[in-house]
Amino acid sequence: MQPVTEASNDITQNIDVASPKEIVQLLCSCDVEIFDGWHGYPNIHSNEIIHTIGEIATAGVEILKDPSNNIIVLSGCGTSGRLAFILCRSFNKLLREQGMQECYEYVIAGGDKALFTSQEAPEDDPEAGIQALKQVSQGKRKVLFIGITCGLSAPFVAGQLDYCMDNLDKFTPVLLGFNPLNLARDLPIENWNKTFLQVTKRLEDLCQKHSDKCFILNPIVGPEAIRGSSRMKGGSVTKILLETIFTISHHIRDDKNQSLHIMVQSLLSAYRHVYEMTYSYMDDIAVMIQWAAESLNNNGHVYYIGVDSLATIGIIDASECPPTYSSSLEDIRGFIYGGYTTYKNKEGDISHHVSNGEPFNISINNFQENLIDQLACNDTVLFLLTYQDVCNENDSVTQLTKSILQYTKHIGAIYFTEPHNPSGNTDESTVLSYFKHVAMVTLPWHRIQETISPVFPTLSGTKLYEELRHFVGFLCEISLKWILNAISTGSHIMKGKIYKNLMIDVKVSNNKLYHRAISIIQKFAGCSLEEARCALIKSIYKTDTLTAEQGSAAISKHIDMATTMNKVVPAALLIAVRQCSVHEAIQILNDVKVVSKAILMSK
Ligand code: S6P
Repeated sequence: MQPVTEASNDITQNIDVASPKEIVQLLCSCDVEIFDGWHGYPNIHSNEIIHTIGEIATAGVEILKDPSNNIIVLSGCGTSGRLAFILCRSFNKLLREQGMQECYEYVIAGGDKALFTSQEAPEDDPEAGIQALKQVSQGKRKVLFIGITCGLSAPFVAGQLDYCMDNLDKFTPVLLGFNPLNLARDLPIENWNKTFLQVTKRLEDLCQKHSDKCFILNPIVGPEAIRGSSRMKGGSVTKILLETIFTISHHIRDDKNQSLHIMVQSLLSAYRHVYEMTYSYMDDIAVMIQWAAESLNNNGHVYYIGVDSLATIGIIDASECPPTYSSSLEDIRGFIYGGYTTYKNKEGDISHHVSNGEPFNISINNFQENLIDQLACNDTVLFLLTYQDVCNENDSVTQLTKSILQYTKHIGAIYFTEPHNPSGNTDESTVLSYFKHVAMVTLPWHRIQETISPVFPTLSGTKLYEELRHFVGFLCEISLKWILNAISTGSHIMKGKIYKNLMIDVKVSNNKLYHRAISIIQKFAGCSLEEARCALIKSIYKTDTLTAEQGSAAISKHIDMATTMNKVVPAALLIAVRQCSVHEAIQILNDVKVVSKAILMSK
């Protein structure tokens, strides 16, 4: 059986021919599975999952008692690592505000470069994972380690979990992912002696022996809207669960009498209110998908501009488009006021240390100095702002908006009003009047307050709001994540990148993607696994007759070759469907630019 995270979602089978508004409706129906679950598997509201969330939060409390000697490490690859970064950034800020030492550390496969561009190869390296964990935990007494891998598949995380299990006196390992445990990846990992499934089984056994020393958290949220695109539901549920866990850890530090079960339920319900509220802005989101699609279809660009944490969500959404849609690094980009100083990644400003610096130039100054003069009417610019941001950056946002308007009319804002007091003020309406379209998003604070107030019986009104300001920030971020995921997904669908609900032109840049590519070819060509594998390898080596060496080379060799190549999978698919030569397949793809059309014509 296929892992749930790699399966095709029945809901989105026709998303490739949907209108912008229908795309948002389909994404909404798909995202509700985060809360309602899928096919009767345990979901985020199941008792055992709520219990485990409470246990991990309690383990967090132990770490927070001595933040100078203990740390919480969040680690993952790709989107999972980027979310690890955002979460650490937020909780360290909370610690600073509470006058405590920062003790959250993120690890992302491939280092900070992977925050902005895809670095898929390090995902396959368990030893690199172990080394990164050793480095970050050196000299620490206790470590709560959260290994995030939506597909229960990343070797980088497998290595780290295994290392934690060898050192249980220091490490409390947690595996976070969204497949049933028996569907953890059971394929050999090159240069290692275990599969992910074996690591999972070892952890499962240890959890039974030491129920307070190791944890597995794996609610099932159903397949992704675009097959395998775990940046979407996988990323959202990662954010929801870890924010819930550590918000609770911070709040029960002093009050042990709290009912963990009620706390977890209440915070999770708040996210559901925000999910419902977000998709009620369907018409606004559809307008922005339409703009972004027009830009991408006319060789234009989409730029997200934001302040602080909303900008980080924008930069992350942009960084995921090249690996997901094989789009160019310039197509969708994100910028942040204050650049790296505000971004607060570990390695600081890395824009000068990398060969193609463009995606690493994230500062708004860079946008103003290098891009603004090149803007054209086919570009879309979206500002990502909260009420607070507009108060703090009023003048510069106004100036920038006026300058952009000289070049393009596609200038919009996703604006989060002050939920506690959403009536607005003059500054706000002046700034917003420059945008051609504003999605005025108001969190349902009253509903949220009703849901969470039993957890904080001594607080109400403004006091409750102030106490939970960081949590309100998380709610704005998840709402924005849903909106931007819809815009970037929807615009690429309208560019013809998707066939049914599948990204055919997937880059073969790591082991997971290699196997996904073979499964795509097998499914659409209706051929055997071996025929699909041969077609892929022929496409990678651009040959109709494979040598013995090519046919039997290690998967990592194929990946090395394929990583820098374009349209490897579409060509392989045509080879398998038409039984044609590599040359002919490439010729067809050159003639018919949109991959899905080329495939349809061949069927
Ligand atoms: C998925 C994204 C990828 C994944 C990465 C880690 O949309 O493009 O970068 O996040 O492959 O996956 P996982 O299953 O280990 O969280």
